[in-house]
Amino acid sequence: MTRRLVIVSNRVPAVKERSAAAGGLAVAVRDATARRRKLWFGWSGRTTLRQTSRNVPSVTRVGWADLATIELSEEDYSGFYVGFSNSTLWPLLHYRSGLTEYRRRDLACYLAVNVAFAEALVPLLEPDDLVWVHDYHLIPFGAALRARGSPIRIGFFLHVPFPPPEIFAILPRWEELVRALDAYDVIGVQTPQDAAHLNQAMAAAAVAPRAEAIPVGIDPSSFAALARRAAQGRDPLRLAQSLGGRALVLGVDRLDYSKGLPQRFRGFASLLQRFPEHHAKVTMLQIAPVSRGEVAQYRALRRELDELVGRVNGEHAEFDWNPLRYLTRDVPRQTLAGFYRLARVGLVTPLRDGMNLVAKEYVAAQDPADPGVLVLSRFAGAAEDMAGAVLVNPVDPDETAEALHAALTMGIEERRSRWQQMMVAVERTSAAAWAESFLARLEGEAVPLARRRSFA
Ligand code: ADQ
Repeated sequence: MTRRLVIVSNRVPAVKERSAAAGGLAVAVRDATARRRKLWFGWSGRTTLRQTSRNVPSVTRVGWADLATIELSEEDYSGFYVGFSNSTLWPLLHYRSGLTEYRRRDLACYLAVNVAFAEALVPLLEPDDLVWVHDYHLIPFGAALRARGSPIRIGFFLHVPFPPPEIFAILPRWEELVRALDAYDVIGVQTPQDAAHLNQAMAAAAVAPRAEAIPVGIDPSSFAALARRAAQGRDPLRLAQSLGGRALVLGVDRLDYSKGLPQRFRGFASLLQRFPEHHAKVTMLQIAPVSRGEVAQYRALRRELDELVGRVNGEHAEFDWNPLRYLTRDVPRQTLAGFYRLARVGLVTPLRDGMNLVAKEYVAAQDPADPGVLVLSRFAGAAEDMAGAVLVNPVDPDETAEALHAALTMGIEERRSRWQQMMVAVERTSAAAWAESFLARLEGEAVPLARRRSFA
């Protein structure tokens, strides 16, 4: 019988969530583990007025898994989630040392919440469980679980990049976090470059390096089917009608500074300025639901984007054409799939991204007979396999403009052959392949206890 899978992530998908608001992680994990018995454990997304987060999980049985959640106190939410996870680790792991904030009490809170998570999970564990821990919020979770005597198999997957060790070493007490990884039997990251960086950091912290690249993906055939159906849906048809025959350039991202949105908007403005043949012939739609509004840098980014959109439209619009449309709310997954299929260009230009599932979704959603072109940042993990994309350095808006021009004027033969190349990669690195290779490693031989250290 297949062993039960216990997924541990910061957020557990809400019971009714049809993945519209879900980030990449929830989408990928759910797509990939549909056939296994599962317990998904993590934070409910709610805070409690109690002083402490150490509480008993509430378990809900839904069709596809048991969901076990705990609540965080306001203080832990601020120190663990807003503070150390999203104001310290997130920028640092995305190579943004200048944005990295550090407060000792946030680190203490991060460690304490990881221990609280482990204590809450222990009573729910069965001896044969496989535990799969996700992402940067939970680096010391495995060590905290081991310290509570758990001999089971535990794996860790990092969804975001891991920077060169000199950058990571900017973090005070970085060695302790890296050493905590020693509790895991399997460590997966997105790309060979991330694996090399993390292994260097592990070696420097005197831990046996064992990070491996296991790239995350989507379920390409079901996404393609969704896009085919959705293209005939009400909203995609309304969008098509509103374009009046103009080509659509589409961007879809959480509103996050790692996604390179200001540079992207400047790139689009540069296209309109330098290639006047596209004036009134192309419309860009950027969908960027607000995320992490509690972190100051995200609020500043939002203001910057509001201003930029106003400026681009003010300078280039006609009375019957608005070049840049910008939405800061969620769009249902199905509608999104229909929008991807309509778009002549998928514009995915993060300054740094672990993988980027939007790039893969865009490819899977295309009509094979008349596919659009993916313009992709060379700093997204997805660029590793996407030789068929038009690759750009997203820092240079003029380079983005040139790539957009190439994409908008590309002939059908070249579009088809590039798309085929990309689709092969999207199929090979699917969500199923990702989960299977990770879980096959996790089901392998147990690591001798002597090799482990405890932390926390
Ligand atoms: P994210 O940074 O959230 O994920 P990404 O991989 O692009 O980025 O995944 C976003 C997911 O959310 C996609 O499935 C997308 O369709 C969906 N989504 C985005 N905007 C949406 C909107 N407006 N409405 C509805 N759905 C929307 C993190 C890492 C990535 C890594 C993933 C998975 O930062 O690098 O690829 O985890 O490992």
